Amino acid sequence: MTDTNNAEILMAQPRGFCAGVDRAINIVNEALIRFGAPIYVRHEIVHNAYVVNELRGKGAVFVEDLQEVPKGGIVVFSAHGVSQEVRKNAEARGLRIYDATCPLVTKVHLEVIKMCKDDFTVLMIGHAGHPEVEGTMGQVKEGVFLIENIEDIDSLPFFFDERIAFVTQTTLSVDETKEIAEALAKKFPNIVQSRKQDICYATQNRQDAVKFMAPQVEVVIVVGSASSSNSNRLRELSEKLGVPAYMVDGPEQLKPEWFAGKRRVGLTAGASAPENLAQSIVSRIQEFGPRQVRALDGVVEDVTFSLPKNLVD
Ligand code: 0JX
Ligand code: SF4
Repeated sequence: MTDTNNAEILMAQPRGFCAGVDRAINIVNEALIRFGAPIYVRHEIVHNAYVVNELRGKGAVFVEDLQEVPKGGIVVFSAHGVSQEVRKNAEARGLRIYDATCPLVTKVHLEVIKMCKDDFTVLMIGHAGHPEVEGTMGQVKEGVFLIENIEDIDSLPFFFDERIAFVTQTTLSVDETKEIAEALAKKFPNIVQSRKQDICYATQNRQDAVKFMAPQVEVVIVVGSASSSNSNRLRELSEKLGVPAYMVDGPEQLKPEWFAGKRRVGLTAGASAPENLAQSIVSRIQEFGPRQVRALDGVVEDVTFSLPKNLVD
């Protein structure tokens, strides 16, 4: 039995939508308003099942392959970005492109292009198969190598004196990436890193918020879809801090036994998870037993990104 005296749900601050996600969803909505359905979207606009289903209901059509978009159709590139090959393919098919790549992902694309132009061999720290990694590595024809973990460094076929630089995916674990970067610097003392770290402000802030919240709770719920890198990192982080964590797409996935006997529950949401989902999850947890909701202190974000010029002009 849960001791309902002082039972609480602590809400991480910040949680949920980042500026890049907000912009990407707005782009699809704006395209639907301006041009009507169907609006084709290459890949899930963001990795969230609820968001994707909602947009699908309004007339967005999600495709992985641009061949599925009829010639002359309208296509939105997802927040995770695309390779040059995908972009050229879209242009060659005469598609009207609205690019929802997050500006902070584009920043990494430009770094890769510049590094390769300056004759660096580029390493990318990231997860194989993730669309952001494919897009970033695909900014240049060759010369970018993927590193997923410290073990991958040993198998790199480079000498210490080569011109070598690295970039990262924007949604990685801040701590693990630091360890990989340190191991890289040990093997390649002259390695060059991009001016600012590539892990974005939203990823950093949401992980910091979990670090603050986890020691105060007995279980953590992360709102997010299984395909979402940044959401998975929040769940992992909580577990690393010794607090069991569950990631859910919606209230129907919650299990009462997760909360039994737990006085304090922590709730956070990945950068692609909407706040209304977080609120419906709070309501469902409260159905398992009465709990007060308490917002934790944390960074208040004020980042916004404007819509692409070709959409608003
Ligand atoms: O899987 P990711 O965390 O990269 O993407 P998601 O969940 O759609 O989050 C927002 C988009 C992030 C791009 O960097
Ligand atoms: Fe942009 Fe960061 Fe959000 Fe990705 S998680 S869309 S890089 S702000």
